[in-house]
Amino acid sequence: MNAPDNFTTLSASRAKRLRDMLLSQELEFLMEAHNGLSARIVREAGFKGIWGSGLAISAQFGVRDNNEASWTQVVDMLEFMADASDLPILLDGDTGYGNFNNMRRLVRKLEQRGIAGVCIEDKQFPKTNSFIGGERQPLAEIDEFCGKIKAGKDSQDDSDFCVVARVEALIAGWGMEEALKRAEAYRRAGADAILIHSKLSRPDEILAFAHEWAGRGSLVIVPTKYYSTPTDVFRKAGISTVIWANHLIRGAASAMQSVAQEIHDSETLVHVEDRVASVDEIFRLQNADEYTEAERVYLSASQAPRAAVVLAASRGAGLETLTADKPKVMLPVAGKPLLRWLVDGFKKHGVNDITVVGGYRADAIDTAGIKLAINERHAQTGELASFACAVDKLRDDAVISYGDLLFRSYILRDLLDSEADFCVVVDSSATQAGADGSGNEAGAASGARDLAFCSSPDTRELFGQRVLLQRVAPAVNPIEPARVDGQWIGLLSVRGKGRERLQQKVAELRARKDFDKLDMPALLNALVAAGEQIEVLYVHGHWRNVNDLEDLRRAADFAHAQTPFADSGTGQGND
Ligand code: SPV
Ligand code: MG
Repeated sequence: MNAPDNFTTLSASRAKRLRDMLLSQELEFLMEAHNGLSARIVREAGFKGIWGSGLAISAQFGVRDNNEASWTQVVDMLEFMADASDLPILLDGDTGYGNFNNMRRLVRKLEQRGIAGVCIEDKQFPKTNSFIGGERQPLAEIDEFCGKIKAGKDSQDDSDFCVVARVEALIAGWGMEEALKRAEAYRRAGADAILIHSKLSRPDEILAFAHEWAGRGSLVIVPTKYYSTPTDVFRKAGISTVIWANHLIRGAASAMQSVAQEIHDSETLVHVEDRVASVDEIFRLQNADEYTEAERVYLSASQAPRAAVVLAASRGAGLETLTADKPKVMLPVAGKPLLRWLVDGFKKHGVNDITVVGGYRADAIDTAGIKLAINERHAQTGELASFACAVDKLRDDAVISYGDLLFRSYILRDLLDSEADFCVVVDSSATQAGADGSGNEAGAASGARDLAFCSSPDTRELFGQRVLLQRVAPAVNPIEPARVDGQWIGLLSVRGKGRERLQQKVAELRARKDFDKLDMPALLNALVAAGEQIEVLYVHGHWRNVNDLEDLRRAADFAHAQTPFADSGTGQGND
């Protein structure tokens, strides 16, 4: 079972990893994130740590970087970020949101939420972003700020939690000497690193500061304004950590502006679709697959979401007279198309995600409540190629069905209840060549297809006995007719990991030269040959398929018998 965030848990705590970064001899980088999604993106890009930027977090809330968002709102957002990414997060904690006492509570709350450290700046609450009239902003008293650093350090539970002290003297125009004096005081007060900030477009004052500082402790910089400086310059100056402080919120803003404008102006999505992340990519970033996996573990089989794939590409070989303008599945049976009977049957059991694979006259398929996939090459290909058009999209447990089936409701219910990775419905009343258990007598016109050979016959006595499918054959071998255990009626369920292995098997078969000719039994046989256990659910009649006009007439009788107030006495033993 995956952890909810699907990441390997790194052995060192986040606080320890942040501390290691600050102390490392290598130049390290923290990347800005402002919500769960961006935190995940930072992690996937390969960064080792996150800067919880005050500017970016307030901007994504749509408010100013003036402590307009409350500190608890910031901490709530950090919790989403920590859940979405296992990276250490250094919070840009502004001024500590108040005095020493607010700082103490902040540190405790940050530790409780798995945040690795906090950076506080020596300004006064409420602050303004350093790039907005920085020189007009009052600085904190050195002693008061040192008390705040001490209060933070004394409040941390985990000795690795980091407090970074940010010196704003250069921003406020108080000069290099003041900056150095403050940095030294903050270091002595217990700060784990000093962030020295500058708003110049060249790195000169940062480099001068680093030179004078002479490695007394770790130095952190934010080169937003002096961005054109080659990173090696920072390396050579002995900087510990560079913060790329706001580039994801800015990247997101320009992408959103451009997409919104384009859609507004063009009144269509067609120009943006290929330029934006796919919906599937968003699902991936949300770790949607883990949810599906968890459903399989925690929901009962009957609650788990199910999809269905209905194979409906054929015209119907014995039904040409009726199918000039529609595929077989759209032939009316007792007042509604065959396909509707199936779809209604699925929906009745909560199977709502139904993909119908059409081919011949797919345009005539009633798409209400279903998704339509199209096998464009239906004229040259078989069932498996049609199934292949839908199989890759399956994300849930699924039932695969021939499109020309009618069955009593309990058959689907029992199939959905099966916990097996693979389960097929086999009609054990069809055991002779020429019989098809849909109630046709032996030797009836439609003939048998999909004869099933199983690990044991249906004794109808050993309730709960596990029977496995061994093979499905198109016709009985006259030499061993007695071995037929029934007929696969065209219903298969796949669950959990079975779905992935089914998708993989279809992909393998796709590479075969004769892929176009393969039918669904070929897939079942290939799964068995690969060692898969396909459980058998035996039934005794109670279903119909439609291959010719006679089947169609019988199907109508069968369907009538399934509707309320119908006369069920159709005289057909197995129905
Ligand atoms: C932030 O990212 O909010 C910072 C860095 O404080 S800066 O905006 O450069 O001041
Ligand atoms: Mg900030």
